Amino acid sequence: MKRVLVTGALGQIGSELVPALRRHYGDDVVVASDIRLHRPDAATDEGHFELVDCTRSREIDAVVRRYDVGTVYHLAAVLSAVAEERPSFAWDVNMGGLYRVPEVARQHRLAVFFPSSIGAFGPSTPRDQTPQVTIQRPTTIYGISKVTGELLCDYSHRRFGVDSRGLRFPGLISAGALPGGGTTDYAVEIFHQAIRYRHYTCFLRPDSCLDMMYMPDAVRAMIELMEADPERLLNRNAFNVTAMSFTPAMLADEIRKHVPELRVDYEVDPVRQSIADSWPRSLDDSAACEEWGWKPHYDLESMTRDMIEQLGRRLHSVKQEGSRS
Ligand code: NAD
Ligand code: AKB
Repeated sequence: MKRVLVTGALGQIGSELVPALRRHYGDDVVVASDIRLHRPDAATDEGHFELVDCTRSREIDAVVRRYDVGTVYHLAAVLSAVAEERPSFAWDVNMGGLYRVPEVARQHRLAVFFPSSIGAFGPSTPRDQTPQVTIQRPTTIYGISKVTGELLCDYSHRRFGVDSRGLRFPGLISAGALPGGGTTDYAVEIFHQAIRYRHYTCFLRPDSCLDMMYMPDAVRAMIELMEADPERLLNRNAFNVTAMSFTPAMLADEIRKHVPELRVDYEVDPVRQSIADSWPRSLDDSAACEEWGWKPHYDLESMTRDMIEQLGRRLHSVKQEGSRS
């Protein structure tokens, strides 16, 4: 089997996608890569790892040749909140990678996975049950890069036959690596703070409703989409996928079923709040359901229970190791 390359593999998604791909296809098949050095504690420790800057065609090309790569999951990007702080940097990374990865894919006939986002929508998009095909006029530099990515991947498919496929992810919640500077990060941070300190200060208003998904569903969606029968795909870049919608207040109430003492304060960050106010509250994922059988497994209740269990176990083992040393 040809190998699978993951760019941006040390981030929130890559830290869970790489081990899942290795379980699915075998350790030797997966090549993790990032612009920064491998963390010694990372789950991506087992197997191949390469330093690759996704904005440099030569570096991507060299790894593709060295490992006989057949598929790229192109995750490397700067997320929404950091991108608003550093628009020029975000443009260089997000757009630089987005042009070069499909171009290398064209030369080597690779399949490409591209993660778009609810950030590809804007204030003029219908916010509830956002349709698969609708107005996309995002007001953030992150969103502009995501819409461009969707269009470039569709272009490379139509013009050159590149097998490019993508998902519009909602905010992703995970117990592994911390999120990398997005607007939906509060939904991960609150779990860590609830377990450690029983207190969280949230940067979004308590009534900010956003579309969300638990990472095990997101990882499964990526692999299922890339394995789907191409004949059935009418859409490609990118499919709406969804699992749940909630506000910070609803999430806090759900966590209190496990951590009753949790106290949440609100100190609203105007930049991240205005981004959240321009994003969908819920997505219509019927095209994904019909074309490749998408179905989420986790809702707010089961995701919260699993997050508390996972993080509780981790904290317990860190404490045990601390007391041994
Ligand atoms: P992250 O910020 O956690 O990780 C991004 C990784 O990219 C980091 O490890 C970083 O070191 C790496 N990187 C940055 N610049 C690079 C470069 N020039 N070359 C190679 N690597 C570079 O992001 P994530 O949450 O894992 O997201 C991955 C992708 O999924 C992004 O495209 C993001 O827009 C998209 N996405 C994420 C979410 C979410 O909630 N996490 C939701 C929707 C879409
Ligand atoms: C962000 O908040 O930037 C990401 C996303 C939804 O794209 N989590």
